[in-house]
Amino acid sequence: MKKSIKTILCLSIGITMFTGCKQNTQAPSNSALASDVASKVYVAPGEYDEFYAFVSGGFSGQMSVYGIPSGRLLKVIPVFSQDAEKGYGYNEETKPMLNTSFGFIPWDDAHHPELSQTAGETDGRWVFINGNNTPRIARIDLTTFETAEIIEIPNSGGNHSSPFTTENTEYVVAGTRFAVPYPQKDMSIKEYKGNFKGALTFIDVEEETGHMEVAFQVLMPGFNYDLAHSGKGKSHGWTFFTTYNTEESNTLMEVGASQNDKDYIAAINWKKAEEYIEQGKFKTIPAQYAHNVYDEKTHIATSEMKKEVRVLDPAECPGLVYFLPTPKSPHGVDVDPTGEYIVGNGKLSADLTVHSFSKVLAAIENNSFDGEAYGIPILKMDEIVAGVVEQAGLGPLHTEFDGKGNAYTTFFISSEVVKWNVGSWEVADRAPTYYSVGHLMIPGGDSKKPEGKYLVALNKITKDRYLPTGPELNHSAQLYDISGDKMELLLDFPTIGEPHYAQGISASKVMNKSKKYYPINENAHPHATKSESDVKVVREGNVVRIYMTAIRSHLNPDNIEGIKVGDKVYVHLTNLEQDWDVPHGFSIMGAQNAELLVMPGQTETLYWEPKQEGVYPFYCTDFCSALHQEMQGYIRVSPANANVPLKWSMGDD
Ligand code: RUQ
Ligand code: CUA
Repeated sequence: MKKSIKTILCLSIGITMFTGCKQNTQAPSNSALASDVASKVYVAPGEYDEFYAFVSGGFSGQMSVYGIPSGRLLKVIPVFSQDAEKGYGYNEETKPMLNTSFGFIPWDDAHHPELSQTAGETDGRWVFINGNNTPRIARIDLTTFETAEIIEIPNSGGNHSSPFTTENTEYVVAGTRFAVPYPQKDMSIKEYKGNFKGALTFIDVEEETGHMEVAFQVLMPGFNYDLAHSGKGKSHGWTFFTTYNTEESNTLMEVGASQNDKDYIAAINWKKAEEYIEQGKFKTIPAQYAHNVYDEKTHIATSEMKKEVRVLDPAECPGLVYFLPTPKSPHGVDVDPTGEYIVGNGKLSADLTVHSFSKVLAAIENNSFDGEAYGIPILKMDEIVAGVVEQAGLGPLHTEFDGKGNAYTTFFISSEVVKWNVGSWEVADRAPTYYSVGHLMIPGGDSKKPEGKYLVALNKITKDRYLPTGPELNHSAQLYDISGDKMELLLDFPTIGEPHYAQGISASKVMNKSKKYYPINENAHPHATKSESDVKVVREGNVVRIYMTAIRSHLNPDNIEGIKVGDKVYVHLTNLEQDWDVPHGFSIMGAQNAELLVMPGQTETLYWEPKQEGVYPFYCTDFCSALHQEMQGYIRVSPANANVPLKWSMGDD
C-alpha cells in the first residue's frame, strides 16, 4: 500500500518536471488551431456571451464572473475579503458582512461557487460560495451580483465540502474538512483519535428570500470531509460526502491519512434527519456563529451572533447515515444527472469507482453490512458498485456530466480531462490540460440538465502558458468545445486568485433579472439624502455627520468648514442618479480605509478621523461624466480647540 502511494507521488513529481521542461521562447504560432478555433470563442464587440461563469477566487476570497465562450472578465464580486475597488468591507454599511465569532475577519479562502437549483436545474437566483478558513457560506444575489448574506458555520474547521445544494435548494451543505473538538475546547492534539469530531451542517435556504439558517448538524466521526454532492431524481433526499483520513491521524498526514485502502463516502438521508428533528431527537449544543445580512432597502448589513445549534448523533438515529467504502482517499463525489450513479474519485488511484444508488438502497434493505464505524453501518462494497472506469488516468479529482450520457473527469497527476461513458464505463476521449487540472465545469454539469456545450478546466499550474510575470503567474482556465465526439481546446484565459471551482449558466436565465439601479424613493438608509435641498452637516459632540449627494457633476456640499482634529467624521454619500451604470466614487486625502463606490440610488458611508489640521481635498473616483474631474471639493480641518463654526455650501462665493 505504502509503495503504491510512493509510486504515484513520484509519478506526480515526474510529470510536473516533464511539463515544466517545455519552454516557449517566443509566442507560439500555432496557426492550424488559430482561425477556425478563434471564431468559436469570438464574441463580436457589442455582442453578449452565451454563458455566465462564476469562478471562485480561492485565496483572493472573492468570486469572479466571466463570459463564456469569450473568457472575458465581467466582474469581480467581493465576498469574504475587503475590496478597495468597491469599498466592500471598508465602508460602514458592509463591514458587518465580515463579522465572525472571531471578530472582523477581512479575508477568506473561497472554493466552490454553487448555483441555486429548482427541480434539479440551475435557476439563476443565487450563487453560494464557501469560505474555507474561517468556516462561512455566502449567498450572492444574481439580480445585483452582490453578496447578500454570510453565515458562519459553528464547530467546524476548514469548510471545504461546501456549499453544495439539494435539488430545490432546500439546503446548502457545509462539511468540515478538519475534525476538531466538538464543541471546541482546549485538549491535547494527541487525543484526536476517537475524540475529535466532524460536523456536517445543513443550512436551510428560505425559498422566497434565500435567507439562510443553520437547520442542523450531523455529528460524524473525526474523519476529514472533503467534498459533497446531493442526490437528485431517485436519490433526492440524500447527500453524499467524501471522507479521507479515516485513519484519524493527526500528524504527517501525507502518510498517516493514506494507510487505509479504502475510505468512505458518507451517505446522509436528510429527509430522515428532518423526521428525527421533528421528533425532537436532537441535542442543542452551545455554539457561537455570526449571521450577516445585507438589506437592499437600507443598503446596510447587520450582524447577529447565534448561540446554539441542533445536532443529530448518527449512533442514536438509525437509518440516518451509511458508509459506502470507496478506494484511496476519495476527493470529489459527483452524482450523474439521473441520480443513479455516485462517482467517487479516489485521488490516489488510477480507477474511478461508481456506486449505484439503487444497489445502495437494496444493500440497506438487506442489511448487507461490513461491520460499522462509530455506530454507522458500512455497506458491502461489492454489493453497491455499479462499475469501475479502469486505468482512466492518474489522480482523479472531479467529475461533471454533459447530459448526453457522458462524464468528464479531471486527473491532476496525469494532467488531463478524460471523457467516459456512464453505463459502459469505457473511456471515450482524453484531452491534455496545461497544467495539473483541479476542478472542471460544464454549465449545469452537476445538475439534472447539463448544458453540455463547453467545458472549462481550472488549472493549478500555469508555467509557460502566458508571458512571464515574475515568479507568480495567474492561474489559467481552459475552454473546451465538447459538442462533438472529441474535446477541442479553444482558449486559455487567466483567472484571479485560485479558481478552485466554477459554475456556469445560460446568460438568458440571469441577464433579464439584472438590476439597473436602486430606486431612490425606496432608499431606507437612515442617513440617506434624497434631494440636494436636504444636504447638511450635523455635529453631536465630536461626531460629525456629513449628508452629501452626488450627481453629474458635483458633490454637494463641496465646501465644508468647522471640522476639528479628533472628530469622528461620517460621510454619508447618496448617489442621486437613476440611470444604469452611473456609480460615483468618493475619497478624501488621508482617509485610512478605501474609497466609496456608490451605486445609483444607494447611500454609503466613509468613516474618517482627521489627524492634522489643514484643508483636505475630496473627489469622485469614478470617471462619470465629461466634468468628472470637476467633481471635487474641500474640507477644512481646524485644531481641536478651534472655534470655527460648522458651515457647508456648494456654489456660493
Ligand atoms: S478541491 S483544494 Cu474543490 Cu478539488 Cu479545494
Ligand atoms: Cu462622479 Cu466622477
